[in-house]
Amino acid sequence: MNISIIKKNKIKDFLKKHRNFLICAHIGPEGDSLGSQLAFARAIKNMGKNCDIVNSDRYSREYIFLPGVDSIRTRPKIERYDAAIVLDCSDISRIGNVANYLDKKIPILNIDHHISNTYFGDINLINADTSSVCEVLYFLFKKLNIKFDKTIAICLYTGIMTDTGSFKYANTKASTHLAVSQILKWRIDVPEIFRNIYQNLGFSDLKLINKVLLNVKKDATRKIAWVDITKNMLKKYKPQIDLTDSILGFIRSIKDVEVCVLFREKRGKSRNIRINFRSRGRVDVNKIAQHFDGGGHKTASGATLRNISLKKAQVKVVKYIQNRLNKK
Ligand SMILES: [Mn+2]
Repeated sequence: MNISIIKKNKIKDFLKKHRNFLICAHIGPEGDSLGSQLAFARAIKNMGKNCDIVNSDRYSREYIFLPGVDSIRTRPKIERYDAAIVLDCSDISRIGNVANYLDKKIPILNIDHHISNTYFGDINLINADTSSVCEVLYFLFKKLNIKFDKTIAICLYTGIMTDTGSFKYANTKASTHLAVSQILKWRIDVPEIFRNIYQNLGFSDLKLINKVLLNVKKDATRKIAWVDITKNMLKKYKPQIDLTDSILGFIRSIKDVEVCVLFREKRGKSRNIRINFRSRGRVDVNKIAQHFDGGGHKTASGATLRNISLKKAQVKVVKYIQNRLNKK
C-alpha cells in the first residue's frame, strides 16, 4: 500500500501535536472497526498520550476476547478532546450519536477503505484497494515506525480476518497476506480468534438462522435472493452476536445467485429497515447501496431505508436491482 511522504508527515504531525484523542467508528461496530480502534488506541497509549474509544453502539458478544475492548465507551470520558480519529466510516454520519460529542472545531483524521468515502476529514487516508482499515493501519504503523506488540497484532489480525471473510473475499490481496505474515510473528492464537468470531453461536442464534433461511426468496431470474429478520424474530430469538455474515454466507453460496440482500427491521418503535447487500463479484453492490443513500464496497455494502414497511422496502429494492441487472 502506497502512503505518500506528504501524507505520512501530516499524520505524524497530527499524532505529535495533540494529546487527547477521541477514536470512533461506525454504528454497529464489527471486527474491523473494533480491531482498528483498539490497535490505534494501544499505539497512542504506547506513545504516552491519552485516548478514548467512543462508539454509538456497544459491541456484540463475539468480540469480548479483544484486548482492551471493555474500555470502549458509548459516552466520552472528558469534555474536550484535541483531535478525533474516525475509522472505517465512509461518511461522518456513520458515527451515529458520537457526532453529539464531537466538537466541530477539532481536526479529524479519517482512515478508511470504503470506495464510497466522502473525504470528510482534515486528513484523509483512504485506500479502497485494501481489505480493511486494519490492513491500512498495519502499513501506516510501519511507515510511522510505530512499535508493534502482541495486543496490536491480535486486534489487526481480527479486523483483517473478518473483513476478508477469513481470507476468501475478492479484497484478499498479496498485500493482505504480506501484512498478516508479519502480524503472525507475534505468535497470536489464530484458532482461538476464529473460534471467538465464527464458532460462538448460541442455540437460539442457530434457530434464528434456520428460521431466516427457511423463508429465502428469489426473483424469477434466480439471480437475486433475499431474506429478512423481523422485529418479532429479534424479540423471540434475541441474537447475541451479529449474524449478518453467517446468513448472507449461505445465501451467497446458492448457485447462480449474483446479489443477495438481508432486510432487517430495526428494534424498537422506528419503521427503519437496515439492508445489507452482498455480491458474488459481477454486480457492484456499492452502487446499489448508494442509490439508497448507503455505501460500502463492490461486493459488500449496506443502506438504511427510513419510515417504510418491510414489504415495501423489499419490493422497492428488488425492483431496483432487477432494473440494474437488466440494463447490463
Ligand atoms: Mn472495514
